[in-house]
Amino acid sequence: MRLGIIGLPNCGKTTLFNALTGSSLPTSAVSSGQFEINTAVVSVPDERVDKLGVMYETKKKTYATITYVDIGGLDKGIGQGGLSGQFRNALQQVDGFVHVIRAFRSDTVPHPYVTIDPQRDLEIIDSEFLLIDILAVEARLDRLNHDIRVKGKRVDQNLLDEQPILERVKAQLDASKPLRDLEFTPEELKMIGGFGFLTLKPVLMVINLGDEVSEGDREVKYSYSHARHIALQAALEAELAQLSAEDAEMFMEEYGVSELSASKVIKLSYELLGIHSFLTAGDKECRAWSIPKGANAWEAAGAIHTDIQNGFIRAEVIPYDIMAEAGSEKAVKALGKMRLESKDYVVQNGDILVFRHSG
Ligand SMILES: Nc1nc2c(ncn2[C@@H]2O[C@H](COP(=O)(O)OP(=O)(O)OP(=O)(O)O)[C@@H](O)[C@H]2O)c(=O)[nH]1
Ligand SMILES: [Mg+2]
Repeated sequence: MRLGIIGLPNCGKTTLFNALTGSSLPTSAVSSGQFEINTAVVSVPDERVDKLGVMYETKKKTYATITYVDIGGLDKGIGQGGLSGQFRNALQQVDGFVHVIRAFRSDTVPHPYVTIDPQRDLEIIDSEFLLIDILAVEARLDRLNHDIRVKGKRVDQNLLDEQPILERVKAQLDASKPLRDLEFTPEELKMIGGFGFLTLKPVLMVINLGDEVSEGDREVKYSYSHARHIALQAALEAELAQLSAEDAEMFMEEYGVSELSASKVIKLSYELLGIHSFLTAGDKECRAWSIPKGANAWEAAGAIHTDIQNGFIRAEVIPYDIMAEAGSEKAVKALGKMRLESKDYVVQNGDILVFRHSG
C-alpha cells in the first residue's frame, strides 16, 4: 500500500518523510515548487509481533509495511492545467494521502502565502483536488454521452450503467464535497476505480506545529470533512528518527513520552487504508500480514502463498489476546481455546493463524 505525503510548498513534507522513514533527505527553506518524488518503505510498529517474538524465541520478526511517497510541487492553480502526466500518475497511484499542514512560524522559512493560516492552506489543496476530479469526470461524461448518442440502440450496457454513477459523482463534486463522503457499492467502486479520483482516497491530516508548542496547540481546531488528524513537530521527529534506539529511548524517558508521534502516524496511516493484519508465529519467524478488512481465511492463505490457498483444508485460529493471556501456544491448546475454521471464516485483526493444507 502506498501513501502520498502532500501539502503546500515548505509545509514540511520532506521533513515528515524523513521522520517516518528514517531517511535523511535534504530539506530546504527555499522551495523549488517543482514536481519531485521520494519513495521509501517503512515497517508498521506492532507490539504483537514483538511479544510473539519473545514467546517463540524467534529468529526473525517481519512487520507489515507501508510505502510513503513524498510528492512535492502541489500548489494553487495546479488543477487548472499545470498538472503533468507524471504528476497526475504519482497522485493517482497512491492509496491515500498524508496531508501536511503548516502551523509552525519561522522567520527563515517563507510561507508561499506569507501568513500562517492552516485552514486556508488545507482548503487550497482540497479545492485543487476537487477541481482535478471535476475536470476528470466532466471529460469522461462528455465522452460517454457522445458514445451513447452515436451508438444509439447498439450501445454497450456498461456505458449505460456508468452514466448515473458519474452523474452522482459530478453532483457531489459540484457541491464542493469530496467523493470519499459518498456511499458506493463495491460494484460501483469497481466501475469508477479506474479513474483515480483524488477526493475518493482517504486522508490523514498532519498538523506541523513547529518548535514552541503548548499543550493547547495539539488540539486541532480546523474544520475538515475527514476527521482523522494528528498534530506533531515534524522537525523534532525527524531529528529523533536519526537517533540510535537507546538514545531515542533515553529521550522518551526524559520527556515522559511513551510513543513517538512518527510511530503514531505510521499506525494511523495503516488504519486509514482499510486493511488489518493477521499474524503467523514460530521459532523461524513471527510476522504480520496485511489483508483487506473483511477478507476470509482462504484469502489470507493466498496472502502467504497460492499453494497454501489451493490446498487449503482448515485454519487454526488463536486470537492474539487469548495467546497473550495464556502465555504460550501450548497453554492455549490446553485450555481448548484454539479454533479450527474453514475457508469462509472472516479473519479478525490479530488472529494468529496456522494453515492446514495439502499443498
Ligand atoms: N522551525 C521549523 N522548521 C521546520 C519544521 N518543519 C520543517 N521545517 C523547515 O521548513 C523548511 C521546509 O521543509 P521541507 O520539509 O523541505 O518542506 P517541504 O514541504 O518538503 O517543501 P517542498 O518540498 O519544497 O515543497 C525546511 O527548512 C525545514 O527545516 C518545523 O517543525 N519547525
Ligand atoms: Mg520537499
